[in-house]
Amino acid sequence: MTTYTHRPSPPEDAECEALKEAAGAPGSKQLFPDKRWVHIPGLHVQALDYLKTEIEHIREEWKSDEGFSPIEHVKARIKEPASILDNLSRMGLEPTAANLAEHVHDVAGIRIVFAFVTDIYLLLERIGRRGDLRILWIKDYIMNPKPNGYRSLHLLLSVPVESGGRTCGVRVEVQMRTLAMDFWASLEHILLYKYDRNVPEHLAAELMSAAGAAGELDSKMLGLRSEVLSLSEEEERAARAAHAAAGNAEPNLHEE
Ligand code: 0O2
Repeated sequence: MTTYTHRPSPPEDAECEALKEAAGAPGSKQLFPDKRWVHIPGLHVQALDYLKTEIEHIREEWKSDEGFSPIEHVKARIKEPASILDNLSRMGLEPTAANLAEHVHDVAGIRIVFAFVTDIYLLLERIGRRGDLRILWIKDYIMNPKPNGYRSLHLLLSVPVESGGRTCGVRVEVQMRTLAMDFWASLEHILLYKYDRNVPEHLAAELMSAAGAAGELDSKMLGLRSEVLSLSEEEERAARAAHAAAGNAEPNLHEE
């Protein structure tokens, strides 16, 4: 079952207006007249930049607190027009800028990939403690995988962006998953497109079984997490001892 913390708040005017301008020609009702953005939505790009920088800070902080950063990589994107039109059509909605602004929540998206599943929830906790980022909803497909086997934690965040002398909240969908979940989702995404969302039954069964294997891999890897952490502590102690023996000041232990 999907867990919702809040209903999404309606898009603030600034975000809504920016989306309408970026997706349609002035005075025209047509969405994406040339099958692409009229111009890339600037507020969403700013929101992604802000979030990427904040995640980088958290990553650095984590590295200095724990000795290792559990974040493997971060990828940000503005949603492709074709994907937006596909989403609206699947929701049975007219392709209008108003529907885009109201019903498509992942125009700005960021994916954070981790080595270990526990760290996804630790980052969620860190995000929840911040005053600048507001969590609008959480969909936990890790605790409650989708019927096809898809696992990931989805968050909808309201990210502060300066626009016209005031701060407005811009929605960004954050997907957090492990390397194993990411591998599975990438392959499944390719198959979905290849078969126009009607994956043949035998392949769907294979995917379910692969999702189970990815889940088992994540559980096995969790056992190694404590080893990685204790190794970092040991390395740190050894580095301090070596440095002290050499008569030097505090070593910089956290450089890449
Ligand atoms: P792209 O190219 O990433 O833009 P909902 O199911 O509607 O209640 P959800 O799952 O949060 O809520 O929303 P949605 O719109 O279905 O999915 C948002 C994004 O999550 C998708 O974007 C995918 O990136 C990812 N996703 C969700 N479900 C699946 C899945 O079953 N398999 C895979 N591989 N990815 C999924 P888009 O629109 O697909 O494309």
